Amino acid sequence: MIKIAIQKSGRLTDDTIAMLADCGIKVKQVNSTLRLIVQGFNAEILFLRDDDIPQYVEDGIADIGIVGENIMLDKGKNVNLIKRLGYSKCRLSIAVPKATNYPNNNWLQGKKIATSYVKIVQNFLDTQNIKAEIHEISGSVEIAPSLGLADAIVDIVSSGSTLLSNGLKEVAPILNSEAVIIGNKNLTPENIIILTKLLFRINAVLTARTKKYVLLNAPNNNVANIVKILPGMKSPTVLPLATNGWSSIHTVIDETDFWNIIDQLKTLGAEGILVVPIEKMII
Ligand code: PRT
Ligand code: ZN
Repeated sequence: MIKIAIQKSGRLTDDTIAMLADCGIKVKQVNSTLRLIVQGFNAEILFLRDDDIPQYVEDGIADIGIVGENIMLDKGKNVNLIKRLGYSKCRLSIAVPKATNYPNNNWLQGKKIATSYVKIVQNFLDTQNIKAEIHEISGSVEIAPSLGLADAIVDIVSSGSTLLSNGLKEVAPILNSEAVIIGNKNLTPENIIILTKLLFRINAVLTARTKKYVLLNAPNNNVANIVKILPGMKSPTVLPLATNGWSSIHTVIDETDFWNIIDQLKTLGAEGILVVPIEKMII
């Protein structure tokens, strides 16, 4: 049985549980649940604080875990990065008071920086040959400059509204982060097989999320031109309609590609265009 550590309650929890559900792994979390045996898949879920997950995975208490890449890097534990999952995207950035003139990162020389991510910030300063003082703060980092505790902060930024409402501006991103699967370095052969199954399902789910199934009707004389501009997975399916002189074209494309070609499709006489979500995609 593979033990999977996920965040008990926080920004990663809902998306992680939703992704596992799409993979056929139903995780019914009630408030006090700390561990749960999954029905129908050979796994046990451990609910933990995200900060503790890398240590549990290194120690093999959990075989794999789902955390933000920022946490994985900051904890610096001896674990494998197995897969990037594409959700909980954010960046770790340097921010300073709005009125500060910040020409480049050298401005940080000799300054005080407040952060919860000491290891990442120290690595960053080392690579840039900057000597600065790091103040470790576990929460509400963004108020440190106004309290006179620091000249700059390094914190997670998503929309940027927290910085704005605290009179700060983002001056340099130092890391892009997303949810990742980390794994113990000595998985048993049995757990490697279970992990491979899980990754197969996750790939099917994640691939499907960026793709759409598109169906449209087109006059036969324009089918060849429409097929030419549809960036399909393979050749699109073309089927005759009951109405003479018309065909139905089916294909799978990236949602962004679809928006880029919609006007051309209409110019070529495409009608009755349907864009349908895909649940799983195995390629
Ligand atoms: O209780 P536990 O220790 O498990 O959770 P936590 O409170 O330490 O972490 P949590 O749940 O806040 O975040 C978990 C992970 O989500 C982080 O490690 C990141 O990988 C990811 N993530 C994605 C974020 C954000 N977006 C985010 N916006 N983590 C934190 N924030 C915070 C940030 O710290 C700042 O206070 O949101 C604020 C900035 O957001 P904007 O939108 O105002 O820029
Ligand atoms: Zn945490």
